[in-house]
Amino acid sequence: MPILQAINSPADLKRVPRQRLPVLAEEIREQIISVTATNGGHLASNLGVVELTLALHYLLETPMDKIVWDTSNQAYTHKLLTGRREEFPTLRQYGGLSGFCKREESVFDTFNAGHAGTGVSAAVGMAVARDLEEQGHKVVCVVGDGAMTSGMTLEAMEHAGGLHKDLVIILNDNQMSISKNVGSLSAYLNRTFTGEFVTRVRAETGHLLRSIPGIGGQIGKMAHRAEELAKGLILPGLLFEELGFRYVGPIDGHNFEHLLPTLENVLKLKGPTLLHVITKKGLGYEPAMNDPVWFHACPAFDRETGRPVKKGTIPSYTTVAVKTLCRLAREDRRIVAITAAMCEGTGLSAFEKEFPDRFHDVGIAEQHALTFAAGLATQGARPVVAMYSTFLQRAFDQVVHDVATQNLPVTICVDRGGLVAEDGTTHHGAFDFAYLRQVPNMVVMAPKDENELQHMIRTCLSHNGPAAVRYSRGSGWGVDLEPSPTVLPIGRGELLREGCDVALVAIGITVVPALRAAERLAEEDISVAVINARFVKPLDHALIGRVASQVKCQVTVEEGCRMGGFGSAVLESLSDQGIINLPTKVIGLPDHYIEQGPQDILRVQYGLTADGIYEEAKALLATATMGVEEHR
Ligand SMILES: Cc1ncc(C[n+]2csc(CCOP(=O)(O)OP(=O)(O)O)c2C)c(N)n1
Repeated sequence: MPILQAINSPADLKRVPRQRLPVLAEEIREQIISVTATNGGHLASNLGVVELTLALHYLLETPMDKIVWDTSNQAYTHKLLTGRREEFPTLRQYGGLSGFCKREESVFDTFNAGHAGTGVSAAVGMAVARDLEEQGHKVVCVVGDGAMTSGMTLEAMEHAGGLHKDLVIILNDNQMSISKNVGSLSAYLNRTFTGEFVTRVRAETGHLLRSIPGIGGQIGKMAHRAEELAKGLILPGLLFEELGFRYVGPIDGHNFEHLLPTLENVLKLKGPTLLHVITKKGLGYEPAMNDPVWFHACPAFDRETGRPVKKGTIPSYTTVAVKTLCRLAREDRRIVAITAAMCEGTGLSAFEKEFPDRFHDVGIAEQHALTFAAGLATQGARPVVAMYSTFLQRAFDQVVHDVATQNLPVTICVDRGGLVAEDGTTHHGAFDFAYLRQVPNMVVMAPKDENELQHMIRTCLSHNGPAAVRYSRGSGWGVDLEPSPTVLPIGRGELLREGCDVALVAIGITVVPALRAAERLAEEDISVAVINARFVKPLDHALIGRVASQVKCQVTVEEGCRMGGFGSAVLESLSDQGIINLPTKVIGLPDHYIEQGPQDILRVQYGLTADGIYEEAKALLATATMGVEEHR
């Protein structure tokens, strides 16, 4: 019987003899590969931490001892070992296990995550709370070399180093963020194990001096110091030690002979310790080892070939956005593109290929990305930051304080706006309309289809101030793309249908379903006006006001949070115009975190489909006309 079959908790794991752990690791790899082949997921990162996770649960007393997984995209082995083995095939599915850590899911999940760089902060908080309560458990945080470059991690390291709490940070160094890790810290880490010089100093000096009888111990210490000095030139130890951490490593993160004794010792140490572990993304599955970037977060794939099962033919919004950007950049040398560690996801890899000198991957540093863009803009450049909506949340203050306050011409391509599917709660782009529209000087737009997206990219770049264009994850509607992108008038919507019963006022991805709903309503002799608002800010007050004064009720539709979003903007506008008694239904995302699931299922659930809009409009019209009749 497979060993994994008998493991329902870390207590079961502890009964496995040490020499059997490599076999168990292979069984776990098999399970992870087969489930991600069907469901998609963060395959490469997870295959890289199988041994490390086994070693941690083997030695720690979880859940009393706390393991914090930074980002938590690498927690599949942890899930398999902590009572979720049977549910594991539901990973990332609607109603199934989350692809990330969730406290609601298990007591072994100590902190919810999905965004990178939060782990060390959370772990420091847990260590401080432990000491306040005079408890003695261990706190361990596993953080990737990509997340180590994020501002939050560095802030937390600095704090932790000064606090001197017992805390172990495990730097899981696979030299990769999603793509190749970038920046000087990453280069610094990289030199650790490629530094032949250090290896030589270690081996030769230490061995030679320690072998001299009588003085070996003393001189051994001196040799160690000399080695430390040499390390200072090229090893990361010094950097972490200066931050207040004891540095241990680097060690091979796939070798239990190294992992178990080192971890055993490290867990006994007092004060903040950083254990540097070297791992390989995708280990055990050749296609993932060969292409860890694609397998970082892959859709369902064929196990034999490693190729995706489904391949769409309609271009995604992302592809259209970047194609347009490249096209405009050929004519305008001022355009500079910026990503925060999402080169592939945002499609900017195509831009990098064509304009390597005008492309910047700043690492997992969203805040820096925005202020860097602001700096560029002060000098006449036309920076474009392409960022997922959910990650832009982290740079809200930079939008407010650095970009918008100076009215700088920074374009923000807000990718993955709205529902993003399997990544779930932490990744839905639910809040962007609401948080961007409140910022003075911001222009915020969302296209009804991919053709309009190309016009909007051009519109942003020709606007002399900050502008955001927000688009969805996935393919467009398959509409024809006009030969060249044009500049749209800022703050002007588009009236797609005239009508006098109901107005459907929609934005972005909801415009097409609103049109389809209108067609169905029209078949029932209901006269429907449809507005494609195009701009969340500035709103087309005149168009919205005029249509509102001609209908009996209106429905606003957005794939974003209702609170403070597009529908709120419409209501504020009508109130300002003195139109205060028009029955209105605001369709959008409710005031709770949205679960994971395919976009089509979630859209049905939240009434964002043609059917959903049709039902709401019909019901609202019925009550609105009933109200009028009663009033008469
Ligand atoms: C704030 C934030 N920005 C971007 C991302 C997207 N993202 C998910 S994992 C990842 C790379 C993480 O690299 P690393 O920390 O080295 O972990 P690995 O997956 O390589 O183990 C990135 C950029 C994110 N989750 N959070």
